[in-house]
Amino acid sequence: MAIEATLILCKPDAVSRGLVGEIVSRIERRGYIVTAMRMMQLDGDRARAHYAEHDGKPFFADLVTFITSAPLVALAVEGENAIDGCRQLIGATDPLKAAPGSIRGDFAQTIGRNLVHGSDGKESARRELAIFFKDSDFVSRRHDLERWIHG
Ligand code: DAT
Ligand code: MG
Repeated sequence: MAIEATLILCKPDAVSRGLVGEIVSRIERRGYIVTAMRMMQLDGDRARAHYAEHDGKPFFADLVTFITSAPLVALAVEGENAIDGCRQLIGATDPLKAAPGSIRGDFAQTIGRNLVHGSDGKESARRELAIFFKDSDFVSRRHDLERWIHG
């Protein structure tokens, strides 16, 4: 088994539009397990750290302004290959290219308001989870995980 943990953010547009339940529901129905969850408003330092790979790109300032503009909901999500699985649920970065049936393909119109973040690899997941959660924020849901994976 390749149980992975990934960081999911329901971004400020998702909170504002009342789509947090829809997003969490899709993640849970897929069988992934929420092991930490937190509503918060990001400060600039944390936002810049989270999006450090995009520092210097033309959209960076707008991205930081947007992600700090209002509360978001951060989740740690675990499951078999959860990193790629959640990326698949979320859909392509540009909602126009996101498949219908994906979160962005069903609910988003523009790249700047694409509702959800999901870590894109093991290293970024580790790094990003540490920005949003401390060790004591996580619960163990080993039995739930095993039930989903083995039936
Ligand atoms: P993803 O969120 O799918 O991992 P990413 O890491 O390439 O995409 O970019 C992070 C966020 O930055 C993305 O969700 C929305 C914003 N973004 C990316 N490319 C952009 C662009 N060309 N114009 C405006 N915003 C952009
Ligand atoms: Mg990304």
